Amino acid sequence: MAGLSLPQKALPPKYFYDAKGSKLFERICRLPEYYLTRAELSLTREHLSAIARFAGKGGELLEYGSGESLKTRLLIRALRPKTYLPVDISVSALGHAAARLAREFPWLRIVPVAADFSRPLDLPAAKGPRTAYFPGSTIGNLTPDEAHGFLARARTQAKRMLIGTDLRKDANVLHAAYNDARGVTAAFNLNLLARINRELGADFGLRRFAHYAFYNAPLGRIEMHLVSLEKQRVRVGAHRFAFERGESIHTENSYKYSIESWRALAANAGFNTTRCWIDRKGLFALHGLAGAGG
Ligand code: AVJ
Repeated sequence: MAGLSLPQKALPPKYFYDAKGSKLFERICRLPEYYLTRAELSLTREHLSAIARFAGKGGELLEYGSGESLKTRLLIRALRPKTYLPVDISVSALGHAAARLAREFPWLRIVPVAADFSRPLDLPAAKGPRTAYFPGSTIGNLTPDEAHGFLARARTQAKRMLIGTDLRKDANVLHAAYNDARGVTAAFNLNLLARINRELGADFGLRRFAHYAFYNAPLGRIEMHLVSLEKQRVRVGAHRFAFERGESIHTENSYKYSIESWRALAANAGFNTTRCWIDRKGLFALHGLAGAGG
């Protein structure tokens, strides 16, 4: 209600991930235009032993926004952690991933945490050195200010972190990744309205809104919006919201960092970026962060 009452209507992207939205996101990761997942998988495969040496073997692996834990399998094989703590806001995605990993890695202790990592987390006490894993450029959903706050908090939860960030690149490549030909990203964006209809008793007409995504170059971010195709009023529970034709709800930011801009952010939050691995096409980066002096 607060977001829909702003002059620029906005909804936080974490609400994309109900069971349906998590499934749609998994389909996005396999789209030909969505290079992020493949680039991160390939750089992780290529540099796996160096990454494992940095992260430390046999400790605890904490993952923020674990989803289907696709890339994590590589790390689990290489690090052989005693404990894996996946944190995700989607209870269904978390349950499926934990069940699958339990079959695949019977020796691994799995402690799923259903929680919103954008808020302070209550985690079980660490029984060994803990490394945090935050892949997928999920941190790109946060503004640089929010990312700073997140990193500062994460420093108290793990000594070392592996963070995946999408790199700045040709705007056409970025545009295609968020405007795929099959319309899966559009369905993912519009599912937010379907979810509000289902869970909050709203009457958003899904054909009265359109997916819109563009690269905001000065701010270095993709913005996703849902644009009202006509002047209309929408009911959400007991509330009413008016839309002009062409007015949008801002549903997501996806920040792209250059290596330098990322380093500056991490350093401000008290981390030295000690390592950085990039895929062969120069699309995506995985950063190994350690606390200053640590
Ligand atoms: C999961 C936040 C990394 O920003 O690329 C994919 C979500 N949005 N297509 C991203 C997303 C539209 C994704 N993250």
